[in-house]
Amino acid sequence: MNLDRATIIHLAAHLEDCERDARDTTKITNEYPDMDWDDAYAIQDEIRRRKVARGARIVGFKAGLTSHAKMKQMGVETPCFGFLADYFSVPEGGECRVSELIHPKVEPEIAFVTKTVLKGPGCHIGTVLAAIDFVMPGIEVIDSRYRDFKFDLKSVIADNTSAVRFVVGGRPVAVAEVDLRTVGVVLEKNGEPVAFGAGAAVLGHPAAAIAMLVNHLAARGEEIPAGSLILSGGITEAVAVKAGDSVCLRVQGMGSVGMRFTA
Ligand code: OOG
Ligand code: MG
Repeated sequence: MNLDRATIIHLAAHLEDCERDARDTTKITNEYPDMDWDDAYAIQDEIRRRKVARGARIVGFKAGLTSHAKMKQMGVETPCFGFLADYFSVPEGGECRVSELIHPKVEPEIAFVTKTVLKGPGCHIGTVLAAIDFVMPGIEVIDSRYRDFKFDLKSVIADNTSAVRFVVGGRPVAVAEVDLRTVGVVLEKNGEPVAFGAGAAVLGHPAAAIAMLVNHLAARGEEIPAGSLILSGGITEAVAVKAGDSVCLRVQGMGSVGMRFTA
């Protein structure tokens, strides 16, 4: 760690204030170029601690930058991990208010729900599949607190990997019922298909992203409790949305899920 505790707390408060006030900022590594990976996750942990202290519940975790499309779009080469708070959840078919956000984008994802605890080290696809209750379509809304979504990996980790809202739903399916590598996804915006892909875009198999997340958490002394929601990462590039848009994600054999964006 290169940053002291006071700086970690200051940066966490700064990023969380940007989320609350829906205003952007420059990436924090501009000012703190010596920030390392532990500092970045320590800032994210402090944001999580602040939310929990205010009464938020942590409902799950997310992996991000797990597909080449996303890595290329954002100019990074390694996945990153974040947490999901209760108030991020938008009901199926519900509305997401863009006035609460800075510059939202949507991503088609496969969402996993755990039936048993998932812990590493040594977690692999098999461990993940054995611990999963069901999978379902999920749309993640990301909203980087950094101006124009311009960041490096450390800055985006500190910013809880741009997490802000999500919707899950459709038809929950047991993992044995579906080949998560070949499962097809279609993201529609205002009735037009705008992004397409297959599960294998995420590290060859979306469960591989969950295994990486679990091993990452294990290295930090954490595990994923039963009944958690996990977003495995955008399968395609993220698509910008504005007030008036509606989005729908169709996943082969898993129905569809959608949400509307209002002012
Ligand atoms: C970082 C978050 C990426 C995903 O699914 O790849 C992410 C970003 O692109 O702002 O959630
Ligand atoms: Mg995502």
